[in-house]
Amino acid sequence: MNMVLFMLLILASALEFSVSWTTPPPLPILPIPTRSQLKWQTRELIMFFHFGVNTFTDSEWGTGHEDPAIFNPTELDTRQWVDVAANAGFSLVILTAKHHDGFCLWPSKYTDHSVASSPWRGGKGDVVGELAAAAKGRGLDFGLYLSPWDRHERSYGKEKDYNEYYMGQLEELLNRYGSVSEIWFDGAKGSNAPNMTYYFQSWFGMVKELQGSINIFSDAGPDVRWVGDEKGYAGTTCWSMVNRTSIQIGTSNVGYLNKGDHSGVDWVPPECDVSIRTGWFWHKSQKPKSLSHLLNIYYNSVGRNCVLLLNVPPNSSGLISGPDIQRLMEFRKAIDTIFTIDLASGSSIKASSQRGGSDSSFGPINVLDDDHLWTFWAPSEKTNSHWIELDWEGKEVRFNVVRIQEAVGLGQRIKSHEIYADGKMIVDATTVGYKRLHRLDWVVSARTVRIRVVESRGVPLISSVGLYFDPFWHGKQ
Ligand code: FUL
Repeated sequence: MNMVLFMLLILASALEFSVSWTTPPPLPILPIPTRSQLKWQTRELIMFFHFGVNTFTDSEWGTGHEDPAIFNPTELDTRQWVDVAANAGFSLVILTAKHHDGFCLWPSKYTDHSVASSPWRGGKGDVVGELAAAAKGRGLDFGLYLSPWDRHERSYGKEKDYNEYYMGQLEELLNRYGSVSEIWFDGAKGSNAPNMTYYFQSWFGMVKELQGSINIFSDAGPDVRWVGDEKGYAGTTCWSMVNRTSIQIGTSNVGYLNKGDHSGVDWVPPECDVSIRTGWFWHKSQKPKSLSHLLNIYYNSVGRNCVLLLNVPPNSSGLISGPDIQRLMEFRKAIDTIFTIDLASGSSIKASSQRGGSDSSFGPINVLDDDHLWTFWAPSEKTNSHWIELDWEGKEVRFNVVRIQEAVGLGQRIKSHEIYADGKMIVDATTVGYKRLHRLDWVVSARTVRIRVVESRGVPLISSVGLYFDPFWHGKQ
C-alpha cells in the first residue's frame, strides 16, 4: 500500500469515528396514546357547560315533558362563556347539546322539542352554533354532550327507531358546526327507563368518520374513560390503560375505572368530571365550591394523571354567574402562584445511569426542560436501580409539592416510586403517568431530593420534575 492510500484510509476511519450516531430511544411499551389522546392529555383543564330546560325548572334530571316556552335566556352570550373559560386557562369547552330531558339546544330537523319551539331569539336561535362560533373566535376548541337517554323522544325504547333518531342527530351535530374535539356519551339513565340497546359501534364509527381528530368519551372510551365518580378524584394509583372488554357502558365497575389496569391492552385515560357547584345545572340556591375544594380537586385529578372536566353552569339569563367567575379567577391565580416558581430549575442533577452513556440525549438534565413528552431521562437497561437526584449544592430549598412526569408517548411505565429529601423518605407512592403531583402535609427543607423508581414496566422514562411551594396548603386539617 502506498503512503497516500494509507493516509486516506486513516482519514476515512477517523471521519467515520467522528460521526457519532446518537443512541435511539427505547421501544415503546404498548399500548400508547393516539395523537388526539396526547393532545387531550396536555390540555389538563376542560370546561363543561350544563345548560337547557333544567336551568329554568330548578331541576337536575328533566322529565321530558317541559314546555319549550320556558327556555328564554334573554341575555344569553356565549362569548362571555368562552371568555371566562379562556381567562381561567381552559382550552376546550363542552356543551350539553341534549340532556336526558331530550330538549335540543340546536334546531334539530328530527324533532320540534328544541330551541326552535322556544321564544328565545324568536325561535331562530341555536345555542350550539353560537357556542361553536364563540369558541372559534376565542381560539378555544369545542365539544358536545348528546345524552343517549332521552325522556322526550317517543321512539326511545324502540331499538332500531331510536338508534336511527340518535344517529341522525349525531350526524347533524358533527357535520354542521366545524371541528368537534370531544364527544361525551353519558352512560346514565333512570332505573325505570325502557330497556334498549344502544348501537355504540355504529355511533362510534360514524363519529370517527365525521370528525377525524375527535376524542370519544364514555365509561369505556374508546378514547377517554369515565373516572368512576363525580367528585373529580382519580385513584392514587391511576393507569391510563384498561381492558375495554371488561367495561360495560352504564354499569361499570367504578373501582376499575378509577384505577385503571397496569396490564390493560387499551390506552383509555380517565377524565374527572365534577361541577363547580353541587348540581350540574344552575340553581339559584347553590354557590360555587371553595377555592381549597377546587385545589383539592386539581391535585386529585390533574395531579393523578387525569384531565379535569369542570362544569360551570350558565344561569337562566344565559350568562355565567359572577360568583362562579370570581372563584374561577381565584383558582387560576392560585395555580399560577403555586406553579410559577420551579425550585428544581436551580439544581444540578445526576442519575443512577444513562441510556447510551453520558454523551447520549437521555441525560437527567432533560427533566428540567419545557418539553414534557419527548425529551426525557432514560436509564441504562443494564441496571436495575433507577433514580435521579437534584442537588442545590449546599443550599436549602423549601417545598411542599413535587411534580413528576413520565414520557407517556412511549407508554405508561412506573408502578411505584419513592422520594427522599436529604436521604429521608418523604413519599412512597405508586403510578406517575403524564403528571403526578405530590402535595405534602408539611414544608420540607432539603439540600438534595432523590426520586427513586422502585418498580416499572420496562425502564422508566421521566420527562419532567418540578418542586414548588404551595402557600394555600397547610396540610390535612
Ligand atoms: C351524569 C348525568 O346524569 C348528570 O346529569 C350529568 O350530566 C353528569 C355529567 O353525568 O351521568
